[in-house]
Amino acid sequence: MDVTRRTVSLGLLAAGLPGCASGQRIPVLASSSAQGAPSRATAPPPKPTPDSGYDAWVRAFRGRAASKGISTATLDAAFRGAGYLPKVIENDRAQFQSRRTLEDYIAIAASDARLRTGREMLSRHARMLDRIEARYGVQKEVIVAIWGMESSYGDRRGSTPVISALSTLGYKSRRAGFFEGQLVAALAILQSGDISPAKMTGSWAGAMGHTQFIPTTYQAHAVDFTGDGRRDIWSDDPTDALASAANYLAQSGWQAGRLWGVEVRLPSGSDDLVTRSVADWRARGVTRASGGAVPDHGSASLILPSGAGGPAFLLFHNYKVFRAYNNSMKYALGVGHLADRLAGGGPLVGDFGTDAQGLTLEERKEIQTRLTAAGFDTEGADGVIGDKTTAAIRAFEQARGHPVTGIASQTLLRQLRG
Ligand SMILES: [Ca+2]
Repeated sequence: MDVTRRTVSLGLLAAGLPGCASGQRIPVLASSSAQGAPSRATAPPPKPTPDSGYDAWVRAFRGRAASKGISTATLDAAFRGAGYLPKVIENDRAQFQSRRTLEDYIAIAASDARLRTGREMLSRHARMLDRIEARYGVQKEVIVAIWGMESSYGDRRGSTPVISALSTLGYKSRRAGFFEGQLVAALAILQSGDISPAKMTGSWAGAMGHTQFIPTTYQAHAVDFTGDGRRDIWSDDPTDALASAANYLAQSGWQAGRLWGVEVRLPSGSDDLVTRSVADWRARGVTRASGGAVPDHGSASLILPSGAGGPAFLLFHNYKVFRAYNNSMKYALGVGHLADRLAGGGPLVGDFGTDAQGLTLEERKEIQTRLTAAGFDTEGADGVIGDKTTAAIRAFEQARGHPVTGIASQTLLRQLRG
């Protein structure tokens, strides 16, 4: 079995589990800055635009919702302030797909700011997290890592009214059927009294609260951990949301006290990509990349996600549970690595080599450091070429009379060293 097949089979397994809507939760990471401290997302909620086609769709939808048990009173309250959101359709058509390399993705997932805030949250919510870990058997660092990945620890819960977003998508998305199902689920949540229509906000795609649950995931896995009778994943208090995430992992088969995977060092020439017992891997000369023996957390599959020469990982059962939560290899490796760092582990040892422009991580950092020193602020030197660094490169190229490319390249590095 080669590594590609392994990944595909895990993906198919995950796709069959409830609540797994691949890509629904990716935008949080993709749109957040890798650099600097997280800033509270205070963007005002988008305003509806009059649209007669939308109005007609809602009238017809109300009949379909009623046949699924949604009351007239719930529908009236839910649609009272709702409307068509053109911006949501723009986002849907933009085909959100992370173009980031795995190296960049992991650098963003476990950025200095995200590690710092994560450690603060582990300390601030220690008692609550201990209780959740005891109840669901999911390590607190894993719960906090998911919180950090999904909403930057509650900082980016989304301010789009969910009923407007999902009805807009039900009316006009290419995946209208999927979103209509989510809309019915959202209405059922309102009908249960867990949240009011005005407070039911989320991402443009209807992912809600601290852990960015879509409505059907909420229905399947959300819990009332505070005991006030409401499953509240939206409010400032993250207790219910974090318990719900732990419950989701537990119901997806999380094995208590076990790792998701471990970075390893391979004996030279090893390219044997199969599932084996850890004893077998040890016998073949595979060691922990940070030193010592590979810990035994069950049988493990070897992957080399960046190819031979890049970091290698042995993946245990809990890796598949991350894929059930969000069916993306980058997400699973990113959240797992963040959890490891929050639990005291070090950075990855393996070398990702050069990027598409032939630059190493150290060279990308040098570019950022030199740009900033030259007066073109990249707001940090993490080696991730994002919007700020691209803007700084363009400004530098323009100021020096070079062709304006905005690309971090060996040519740019020479110009900066010049
Ligand atoms: Ca509650």
